[in-house]
Amino acid sequence: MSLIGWVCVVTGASRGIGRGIALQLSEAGATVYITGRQESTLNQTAAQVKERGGNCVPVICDSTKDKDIEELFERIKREQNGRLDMLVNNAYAGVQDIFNNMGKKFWETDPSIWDSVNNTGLRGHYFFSVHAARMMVAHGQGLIVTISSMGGLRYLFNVPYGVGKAACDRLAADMAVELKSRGVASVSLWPGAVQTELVSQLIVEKDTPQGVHPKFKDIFANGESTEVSGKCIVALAKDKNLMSLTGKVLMTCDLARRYGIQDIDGRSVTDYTSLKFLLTQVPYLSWLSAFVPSFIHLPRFVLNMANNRF
Ligand SMILES: *[C@@H]1O[C@H](CO)[C@@H](O)[C@H](O)[C@H]1NC(C)=O
Ligand SMILES: CC(=O)N[C@H]1CO[C@H](CO)[C@@H](O)[C@@H]1O
Repeated sequence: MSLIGWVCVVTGASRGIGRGIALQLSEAGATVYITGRQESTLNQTAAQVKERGGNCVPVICDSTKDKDIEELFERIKREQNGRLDMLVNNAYAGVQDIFNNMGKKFWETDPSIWDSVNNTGLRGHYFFSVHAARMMVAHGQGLIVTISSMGGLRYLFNVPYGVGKAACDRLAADMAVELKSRGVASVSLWPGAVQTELVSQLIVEKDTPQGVHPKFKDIFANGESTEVSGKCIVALAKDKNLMSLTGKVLMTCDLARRYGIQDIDGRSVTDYTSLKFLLTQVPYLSWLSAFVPSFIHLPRFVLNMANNRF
């Protein structure tokens, strides 16, 4: 129980990675405020936390509504005497839209997809971070984790997805520049292919959508559980050298290796930095992957480019 006394916020914790993170943080002893738009699914996460003996506070909060966000932080200030140790920016609204338009080019897709991708999953992160940083800076400590993806580095799914994720990485990095002297860390976290409920429903249990490489399905079918990110964040929060990582893009597979973390079912966390894995993500290059053994890893300099772009 390494996070006893910690006060954390996890946005978009009704399901998926957000729920997995809330479960792990509360299992480590933290008090976790979880946000979501729907009371019923939010309550399900809260019930699961309780079942495991954890402590969480479900708060209905729409990340696109500034008033909701303000009220959440006012409430935390009141209930926790101004203490806030961690914010996890996770809420993301575009998944259904992305899958509905899978395989379409950007000019063939209704451009409103831009807003459904970036309103919650980028603008919302900024607003949450402002409020969280005000509380953290006042106490000279804290950690902000922004959930991003390999889509921040190269093409994945569609144009607005990649632009939004690259912006998340940049958000984490630039906040880190201003927060570093105040004792607050800010990082971006890239999970691997995660078996969320939605992904299982949309990819694993369905025929592969048109225009999508069939390998896609395999990757997600063998993906990491939704709790791996949470395990990584718990370990990261307790890392004595946390400040040396601030501003960086961190990958769950790297953190899993660094801290000796396994998935909840005991599997090791897939190293999705392997070159073969990357190649299978890109349809027009995928023929190449047949010739590349999976033990060949992406040269470090490429990943360092990802880490040190800013
Ligand atoms: C969610 O939980 C709260 C507190 O236990 C309860 O008052 C509320 O009715 C629940 N809502 C739903 C939709 O289950
Ligand atoms: C960067 C950007 O385009 N942000 C927009 C995301 O979507 C919301 C909602 O439509 C807009 O208000 C932002 O300007």
